[in-house]
Amino acid sequence: VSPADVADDYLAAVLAGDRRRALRVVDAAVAAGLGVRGLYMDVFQPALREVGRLWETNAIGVADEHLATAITQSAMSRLYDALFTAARPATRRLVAACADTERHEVGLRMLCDILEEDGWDTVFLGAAVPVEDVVAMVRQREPDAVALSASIAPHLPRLAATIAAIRADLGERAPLICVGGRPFLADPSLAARVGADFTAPDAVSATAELRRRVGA
Ligand code: B12
Repeated sequence: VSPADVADDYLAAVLAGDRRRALRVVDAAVAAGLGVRGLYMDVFQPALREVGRLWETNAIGVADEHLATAITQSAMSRLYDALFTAARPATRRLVAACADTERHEVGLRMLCDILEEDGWDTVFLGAAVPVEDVVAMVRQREPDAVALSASIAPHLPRLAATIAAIRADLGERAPLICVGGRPFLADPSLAARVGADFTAPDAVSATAELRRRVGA
């Protein structure tokens, strides 16, 4: 199965707003052997970015983008039977959140799912979590690492405030903190400036880097 062909078919289906067709494309790709990583990195991620480009240029409307995103979230959930029903001891834990006003959650969810496949126990909080609640969850779950996502530059000050709050609350016991999303793709040096330990450009490289830093 060629991921590029699947990507073309999937993009056409979500742009047509046809969920049944999109899910058929995904089911066929899974049956042909394409896994979570392949679907996420080579099919869903480029599709959402293309949807964003079309939206920015007014080729499609806000509702079309919302529909494409919702269909993609359904498609991701469809893979969860395989991902979350297999029993296995999780050795490393990660808490993931989009803090404060950040609403772009799909990229971070992809990171969590790929980490699950790598044997992590991930606590995915999703979009727009108040800063103090992120801190409380980190204190309660005592993860090895925290992953925070930001998709637009205006959210970076609050991201920095979230990291400062985690470090202030946990001191020496603060977990590894990684950040990612669009602003960091453009300028990885922003990671240090918001107080994070590192960034990575996509979910697969982030998984490799977390494994390297936290250990197996
Ligand atoms: C879907 C979407 C939305 C949805 C999000 C719904 C949801 N439930 O997530 C909604 C409608 C809410 C939305 C709102 C807005 N959006 Co929007 N959105 C998008 C869109 C189309 C797709 C986002 C996505 O899922 N991408 C796919 C994922 C897989 O890619 P990713 O996020 O980059 O994630 C990968 C890596 O960055 C990395 N990564 C991500 N997080 C992390 C974290 C860590 C720790 C690590 C290590 C790695 C990592 O790994 C991920 C997987 O490989 C993008 C287009 C685009 N290019 O992405 C625009 C886009 C990001 N949005 C944009 C804008 C402008 C907005 C709004 C400001 C619009 C408005 N005026 O209201 C608001 C802001 C909302 C807010 N307060 O956050 C612009 C930003 C432009 C810019 N200058 O930066 C974009 C680029 C669209 C565009 N081309 O204009 N949006």
